[in-house]
Amino acid sequence: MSQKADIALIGLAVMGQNLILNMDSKGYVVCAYNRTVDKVDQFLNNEAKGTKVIGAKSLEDMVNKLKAPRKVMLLVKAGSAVDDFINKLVPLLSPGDVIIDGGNSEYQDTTRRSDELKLKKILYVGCGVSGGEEGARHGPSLMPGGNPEAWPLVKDIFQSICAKSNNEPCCEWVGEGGAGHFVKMVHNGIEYGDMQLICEAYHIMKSLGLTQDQMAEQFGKWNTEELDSFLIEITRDILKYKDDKGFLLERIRDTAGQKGTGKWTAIAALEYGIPVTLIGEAVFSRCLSALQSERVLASKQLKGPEVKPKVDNLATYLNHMKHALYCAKIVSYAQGFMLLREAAKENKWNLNYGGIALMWRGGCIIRSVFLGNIKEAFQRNPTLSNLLLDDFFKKAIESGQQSWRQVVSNAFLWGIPVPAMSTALSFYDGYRTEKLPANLLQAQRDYFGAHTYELLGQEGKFVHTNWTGTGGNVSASTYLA
Ligand code: 2AM
Repeated sequence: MSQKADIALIGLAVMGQNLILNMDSKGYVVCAYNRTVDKVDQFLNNEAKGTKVIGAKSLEDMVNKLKAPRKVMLLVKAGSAVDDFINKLVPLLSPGDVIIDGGNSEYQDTTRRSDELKLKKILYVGCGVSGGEEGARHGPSLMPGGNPEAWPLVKDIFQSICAKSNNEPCCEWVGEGGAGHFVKMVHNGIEYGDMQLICEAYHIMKSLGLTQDQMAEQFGKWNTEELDSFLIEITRDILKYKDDKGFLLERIRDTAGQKGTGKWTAIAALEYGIPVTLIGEAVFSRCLSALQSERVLASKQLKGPEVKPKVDNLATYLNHMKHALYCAKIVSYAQGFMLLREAAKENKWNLNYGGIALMWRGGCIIRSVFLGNIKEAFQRNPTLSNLLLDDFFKKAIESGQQSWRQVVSNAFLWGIPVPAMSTALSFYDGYRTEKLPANLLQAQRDYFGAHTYELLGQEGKFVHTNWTGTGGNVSASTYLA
């Protein structure tokens, strides 16, 4: 009898192919399948030549080539393609078999699929996969969630193919239903935020007249300190890159696209009522960048400050900028973890926050030394309510905040947009403010809409006032509670 495969993988685009080759290199026999079946042979005769990978000509053929309990991983376009494959697979599978979706699916879809398949006794896993092509091939960050009964069946494969950080796998069980895809979505949102912060630093540096070589040198230096991360490293390389026409970066159009996961994070933040302001600004910044022709027109008509960006001591200022980036980044991650906490509460996920930081520590786009610090913060205190309250991060902001304030206020005075750096600072100041002006807001709402308000020391009692009164009389308050 011919050899049976340990796992099947459907979807032979770049991510799928690289994950198959990764699994193969770890000793697993993988059966490859694709909607356009020709691609199976193409793959076997090219990228997978000389490996143990086997191919399938149909879903039936694929299912027959699998060891029980069968494991089928989908790496197809998120949306209806996933549902289509699930519907075709279910009649071919047996109770206890596992379907894994490794695409960028919306977490509510994953929750729905997991619930539906549970009724059919198929174990469903929605797994966030991050790290791009390179990660998929040599070690991605994997964030699996769904039916917990599936975890012991896929754990060995996942933890052997994933990235490692200090020998620890960047893959742990996240939680039920769509928890894995939710965590992946927040990861992508945080990625948007990190990228936007770096772009703002680049914008300020450029406005100060630094050359690309000087900027590259600066990012290179930061990459050896607390900002040490993949995104800082690639920024250094991008700034250095030259072709025969000169620096390539200068010739790239200043409009950014997006696939949607940052937007989903911002939408989730609004839905859960958590102020994830930095990711929101990062998404809006991409939207503003996309309005390029409008901006070009406006740039000819709308005046900003006359003053030219200038600093007395460049080295000192670049150090201020490092602190500004670092402090804003702390706020961004604190906001991301606030969103995770709220979603966990609502969805009854038992999230392991230190474990999530570890999953993001290696393999994925936001990998950084910083995530090791976050992991340690949750290790020190697993019930930590907010990252900003951890001693390590408290101290980092204490020592960096004057620099951060300096950079944000300079940017405002110079007319350089810093939406992410500045919203983080506003959040920080709001979060640490005992008494916000929302008392006035309550009064305004009551004035125009009789929405009632609560009095200090009498929480839960709602009061309405006739603020204008009639005939000059001051109205009495009415207790509605
Ligand atoms: P294809 O090669 O047949 O186009 C990334 O696009 C992967 O998702 C590819 O393997 C692609 O298959 C698959 N895919 C995209 N849309 C699909 C659909 N509606 N049904 C099945 N597979 C799909």
